[in-house]
Amino acid sequence: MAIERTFAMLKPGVLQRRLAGEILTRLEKKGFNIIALKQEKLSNKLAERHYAEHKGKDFYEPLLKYMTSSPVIMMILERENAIAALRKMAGPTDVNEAAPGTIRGDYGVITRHNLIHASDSMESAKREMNLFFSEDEITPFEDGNERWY
Ligand code: FUP
Repeated sequence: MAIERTFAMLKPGVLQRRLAGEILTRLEKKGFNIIALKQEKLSNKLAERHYAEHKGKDFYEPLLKYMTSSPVIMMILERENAIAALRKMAGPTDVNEAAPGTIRGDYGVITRHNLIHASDSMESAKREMNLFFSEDEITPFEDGNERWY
């Protein structure tokens, strides 16, 4: 399988609930290289662009309000099969459907606050990486662990 990059965002509730370290640890342990990372309070404009596909849906406005309410952590993760692997670790959107062992399944209580965003395709990964990061914020690295996974 190919080495891929994907975009992930730890939503406002993660820092508020002191879960950032725990979730980052899970990602690192599953072999994702964190090649870009930053913390930011999202502007309304950026949140709107990120969730443009949901404009007009009943959950859109409350979602924007939540996503801009407090800082998020954004990152680019690199790994073999990164996009599908991260979606699987995140679990389904609906926290009541998310199985224990997934991030949303282990920590999620209500769907709007489902802790993590993970790109759902190569196309959205590229779009989201470009939306939130510039090329000079990305620092790829190799730690030699690939041969032990
Ligand atoms: P996902 O790709 O799993 O992040 O899911 P979506 O793009 O469908 O939804 C984006 C976010 O909108 C979810 F993470 C939470 C929120 N949402 C709701 O609040 N209610 C819904 O019924 C669906 C999504």
